Amino acid sequence: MTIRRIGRSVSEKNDLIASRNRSLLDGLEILGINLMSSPGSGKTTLLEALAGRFGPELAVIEGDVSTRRDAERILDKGVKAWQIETGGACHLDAASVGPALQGLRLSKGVERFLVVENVGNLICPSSYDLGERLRAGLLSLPEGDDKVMKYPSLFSRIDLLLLTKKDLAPHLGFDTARAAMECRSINPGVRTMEVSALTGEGMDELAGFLEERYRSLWGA
Ligand SMILES: Nc1nc2c(ncn2[C@@H]2O[C@H](COP(=O)(O)OP(=O)(O)OP(=O)(O)O)[C@@H](O)[C@H]2O)c(=O)[nH]1
Ligand SMILES: [Mg+2]
Repeated sequence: MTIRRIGRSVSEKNDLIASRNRSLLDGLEILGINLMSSPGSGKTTLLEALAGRFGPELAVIEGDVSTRRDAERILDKGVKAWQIETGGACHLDAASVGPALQGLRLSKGVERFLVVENVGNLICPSSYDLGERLRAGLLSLPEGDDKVMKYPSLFSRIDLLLLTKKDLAPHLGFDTARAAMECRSINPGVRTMEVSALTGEGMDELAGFLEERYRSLWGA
């Protein structure tokens, strides 16, 4: 087998398992969300803030190379969480998410949002469908407004661009319009929001967007 054929077969196998994960979530009327970004851009802090809003309607799968720290942070908020330790892999795949979905024991009418926090990395995670219905990419202001075009694979495949740590804007020269415009240039349908999980700014808009997505799939 050539390397290209092996790559195609890995990707076809992943897509098959991803569609099973999606069917499972659809059957339970749960919106699956894949959160992707570089390490430290604020994924878990954002989820802690969402846990405060959605409570048990939210469940979380945490992907990290090592430690259960992020799952413990979410569990501390009283929300179901499942930690995947990849042991070195730089991304999650559909096969790793499947058992986590089973382990969380999700129920129709209880959980409405299942967020997968992918391994912090701007390259590898974007190539793997996990079975989500919504893909969000975070770019935190301290990372710089030039990153969208440096990592186009991720930013061209997301539905939602979240510019995080907005409270730091007065200390940084981050050009929000540039990041948003560059993302739209490679991904015309993308929606951009600015948020600060620390101050709560933008969190109403984000929660409203998630509610709207949920209703568009399954009504009230
Ligand atoms: N000022 C500010 N700091 C934030 C905000 N959100 C997160 N942080 C800080 O950024 C650091 C990293 O946040 P995390 O939420 O752990 O980032 P992460 O993306 O989950 O990191 P990994 O899981 O390691 O990829 C922590 O020190 C947070 O307190 C924010 O909105 N404003
Ligand atoms: Mg995290």
